[in-house]
Amino acid sequence: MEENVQVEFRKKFVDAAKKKDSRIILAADDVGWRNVERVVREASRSLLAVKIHVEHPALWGMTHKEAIERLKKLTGNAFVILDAKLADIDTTNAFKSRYYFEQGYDAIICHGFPGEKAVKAIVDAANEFGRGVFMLVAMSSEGHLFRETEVDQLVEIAHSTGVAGVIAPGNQYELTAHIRARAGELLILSPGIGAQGGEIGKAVGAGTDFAIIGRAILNAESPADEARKLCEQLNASLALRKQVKAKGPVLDDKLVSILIEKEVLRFGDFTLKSGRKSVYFFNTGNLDSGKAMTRVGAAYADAIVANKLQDSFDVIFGPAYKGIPLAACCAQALYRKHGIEKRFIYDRKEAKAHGDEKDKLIVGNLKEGDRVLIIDDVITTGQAKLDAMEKLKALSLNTTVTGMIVLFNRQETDLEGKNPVEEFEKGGMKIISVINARDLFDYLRNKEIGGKVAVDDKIYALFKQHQKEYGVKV
Ligand code: O7M
Repeated sequence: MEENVQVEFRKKFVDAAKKKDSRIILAADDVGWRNVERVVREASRSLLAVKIHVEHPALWGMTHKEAIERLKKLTGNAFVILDAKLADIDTTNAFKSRYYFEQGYDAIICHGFPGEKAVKAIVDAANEFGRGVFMLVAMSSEGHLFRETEVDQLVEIAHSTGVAGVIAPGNQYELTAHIRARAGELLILSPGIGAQGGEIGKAVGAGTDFAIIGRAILNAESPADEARKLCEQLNASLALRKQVKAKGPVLDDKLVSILIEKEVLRFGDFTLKSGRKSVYFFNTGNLDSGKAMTRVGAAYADAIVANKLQDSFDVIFGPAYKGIPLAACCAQALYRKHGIEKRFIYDRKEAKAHGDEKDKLIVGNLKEGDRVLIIDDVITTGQAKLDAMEKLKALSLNTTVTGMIVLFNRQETDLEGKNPVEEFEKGGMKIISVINARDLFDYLRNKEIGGKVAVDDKIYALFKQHQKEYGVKV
């Protein structure tokens, strides 16, 4: 039951937002209570929550309990969130958060950088009191030090400690979109809108679910009008996001741009490895620069983490030739971005004449009993993956292939008309594709990238025709 407290808090927060039709959290950052009281009273209809800092009650000449009581009275029982930005070791975080929850705060905001144990101490206290925890994963301030690598680790901590939500900037859309792609069910609360330059529409497009707004409302001529306007804008942007989401998947636009720019995706008359004809070809051999491979390595690594696959394998196997650089880049990105260290291996197409049996066929440190993740560029019929599995089996090292990851799934049947992904999954393997053919073509249809449209209606129709003939049922 206790573990569900944060999930329940999240639900309570979302339900209250629906009921009040507001996702605005006022940052009541005024040292004078008189102004705060006036603004909160006037804007109360549009406020889901009020966020204050630890110093505010004292500045207003009150105790924490009095401040909470007054804010709740003025707002008709809105949430009162303490922006404690707790960032200490577990024992200190535990006593501080217990003290604040005893005062009556509905939720506390903490930092994630002290690590999982420190955050868990706050979540444990919150669970005891039936309250919420929001954790910062990036900041809106200029010159902050939250890079994607750190942010990824912080989001992991948010997941593993089970906080209700995270704080991510509403004025740095790329970073927040990066966080949204990894946040799953976690709510995203964003400061930085208004006074710090963030725009609601763009923030929501990136992934913001709730806006933390201070000066734009506090200093407005009419706080009530300003709060109402911001609240309406936020609701409209969220509705639009829902519509867009219903229309199709969100692909990593930078990755797709590279695929187009590098002509990884090409159109014409091609014959695939299986002998099947195709109107298009996906060739990762064209990913021939550091920038391209960095982005692709990151895409594989992120997909592994997003699908929680990291604990299911010991070594990444990139079958020759195309799988070799992919395995190296993926292992590197897993370590650099997510702090996950995995070995990688690859095979030789022509066996070496000397060395023991393993060295003749495999480069790298494949160990007895290893759980293997096969990495490859594309899956069509799955035959190349079966060949790779055979090669491993022939070494008699008692290894198991637990999963496969590909950059691109052509979403086609195998030569017996079956879905190869389903066939592998029947064998207990997990198959992940970073991009599915149908999603990519839907995304690219009539979209201009780098000054030209790669998939116009004619190419799209050819793709659809190809899918009709060879596509799997979804
Ligand atoms: O809208 P503003 O800029 O007047 O106020 C923003 C509030 O959000 C203010 O209370 C800040 O302390 C807080 N904040 C940020 O501005 N940037 C951050 O990255 C994080 C926070 C925050 O709320 O952290 C919980």
